[in-house]
Amino acid sequence: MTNEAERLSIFDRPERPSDVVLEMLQRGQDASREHSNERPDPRLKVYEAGSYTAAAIAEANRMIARGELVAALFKRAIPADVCDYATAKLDAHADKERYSGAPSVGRIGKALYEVQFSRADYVEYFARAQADLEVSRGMFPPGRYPLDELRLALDDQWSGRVGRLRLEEGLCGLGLLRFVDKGGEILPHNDVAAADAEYSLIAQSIDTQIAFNLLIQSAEHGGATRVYPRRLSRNEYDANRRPAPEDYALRDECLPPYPVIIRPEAGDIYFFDANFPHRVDACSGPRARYTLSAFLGVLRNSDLALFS
Ligand SMILES: O=C(O)CCC(=O)C(=O)O
Ligand SMILES: [Fe+2]
Repeated sequence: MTNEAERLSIFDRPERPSDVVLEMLQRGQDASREHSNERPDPRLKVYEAGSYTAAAIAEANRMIARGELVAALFKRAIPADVCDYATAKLDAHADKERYSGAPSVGRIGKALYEVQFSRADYVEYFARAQADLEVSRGMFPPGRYPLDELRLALDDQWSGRVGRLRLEEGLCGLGLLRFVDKGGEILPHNDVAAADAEYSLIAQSIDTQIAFNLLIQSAEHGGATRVYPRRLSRNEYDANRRPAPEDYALRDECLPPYPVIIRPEAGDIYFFDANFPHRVDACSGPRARYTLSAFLGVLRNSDLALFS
């Protein structure tokens, strides 16, 4: 008998490196250059301020889903007054939780990632999902929740259906507020809902998982996001985990060279293929790095399911 979850596993898919990446590697070009005006990395598409339109958002995400782009960065997608509002709310919010294994990374809201740990986490995730979304929405001015705007934009422009991800147990949350402070960093990892929610058949039908991040406030120093464009199989991932308690993360040695480097500023929104290992550089200085993060699951039938 075929094991349905196994048959659907996204890890069996062949790698789909973009032509651009292949071409660059073949030409032996130095792809490690950081995104800059002189030498932009063609695997990172940088949109100017004012380009955060429904059509451009859909285009960027279609390209990422097709493997034609590793990441897309929309400069000043969200106005400064909206970020300032959210920053003040976040500064005042006492109820920040830390991840076990990553004490300098905090968050408001529970991530689907956590359902793998226990049955209690699984039940709690779905029980909290709606309330968590409302807390995240409440951090922004009324009617200005960036993930509501994203959902609407994609609903207008995506070829298939767009909505919140609904697994067998119920609707998923949408929007985690993350903060990194005190020299903290996010170690290299990937985000694969099919592995996190391995008992959910619906989660297995997510073909590409695209990360959405809004940088609400930058740290004084550090905090760039690096994406290493290569898919690791689940076995490869497990074989390269760091020792506990950082075992969510990969050892540096297994990462391919030439990451795509995203250097967001406050108000910028960026998307990248979260199946690729990625990390956030160490942050320092008195200001915490605040982000709003979520995922766009591109389903096998091309529908889009949003979650966090
Ligand atoms: O904060 C970032 O830039 C990346 C966070 C992250 O790991 C993710 O969105 O999956
Ligand atoms: Fe991630």
